Amino acid sequence: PEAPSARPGPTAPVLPPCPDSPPGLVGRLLIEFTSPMPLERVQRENPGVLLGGRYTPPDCTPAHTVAVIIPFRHREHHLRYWLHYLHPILRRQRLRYGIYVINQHGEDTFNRAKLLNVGFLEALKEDATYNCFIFSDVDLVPMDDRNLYRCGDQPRHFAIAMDKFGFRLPYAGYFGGVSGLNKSQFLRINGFPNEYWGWGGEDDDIFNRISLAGMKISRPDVRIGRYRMIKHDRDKHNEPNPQRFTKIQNTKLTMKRDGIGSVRYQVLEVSRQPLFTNITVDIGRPP
Ligand code: UDH
Ligand code: NGS
Repeated sequence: PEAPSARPGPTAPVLPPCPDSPPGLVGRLLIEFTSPMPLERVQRENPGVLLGGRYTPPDCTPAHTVAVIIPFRHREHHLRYWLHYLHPILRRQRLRYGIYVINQHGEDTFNRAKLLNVGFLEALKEDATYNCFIFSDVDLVPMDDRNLYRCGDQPRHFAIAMDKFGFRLPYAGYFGGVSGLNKSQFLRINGFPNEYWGWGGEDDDIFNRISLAGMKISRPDVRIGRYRMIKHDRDKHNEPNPQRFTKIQNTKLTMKRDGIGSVRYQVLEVSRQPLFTNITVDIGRPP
């Protein structure tokens, strides 16, 4: 039962640890994007979520405190589906979590990886206890709640079997879509690159960083790591980046100077919505 009054206080008993295998999972899920998804409905159906999209299991002490970070611009209709499907899944997974939508201000070229760096820093400013960061595209919904959104002893790739790739990896080194690193893994690779403006290659650069740092990617079983992607046309101001092929050849040199240690940006607004925290940020534009 949801009992906010039973939060551990001075006299309340400490809750038992959440079990490593969450008991209430349902497995394979039916995911579809045909009927419209009003935000009011999603809010009504997720009353246990606190302002800013925060959640703490009411009945156990979670082992994982997860910031979910979504790079974003002009995808409100995708976000409504994402929130509709993900909040119940994350709740069943017995995580303590918060949802951070990092909204790129203006109409200059999109920069996914830089937004993810911003999300890491801003989530930690909101709550210094986050120890796991899951980076998710707004248009990717897991088809199985056994795909646990948590971090482990190696960086994790979650979106390994997407419908658009025939439920397989498109190539062995693919690290796109949804990935997760704990704080020390993220800092060990100097975070993500800030210098990939436009579409493509930034996920390959992150893969290179992880390999160069001597870490190995962990992945779920291919029957569990299945995803549906919301179909969409190419966005404006996110054209394929012609520099991406040469850039991914140079990760070893660039990762030392370009990353979480050098990210510059200006937060314009932090807005706590019922189901997510919206952080609008000026990340500049390509040189
Ligand atoms: N994103 C936005 N707004 C944008 C661009 C990207 O929110 O304008 C975010 C969003 O979270 C998205 C992610 O960045 O899921 C990745 O960008 P993407 O969806 O453009 O990448 P994807 O590879 O699509 O999914 C590329 C265009 C494919 C066109 C196919 C036409 N049939
Ligand atoms: C590779 C891109 C990745 C991208 C992947 C899947 O070619 O960034 O395709 O793309 N790498 C480069 O361009 C260097 S997709 O089929 O989703 O459009 O994630």
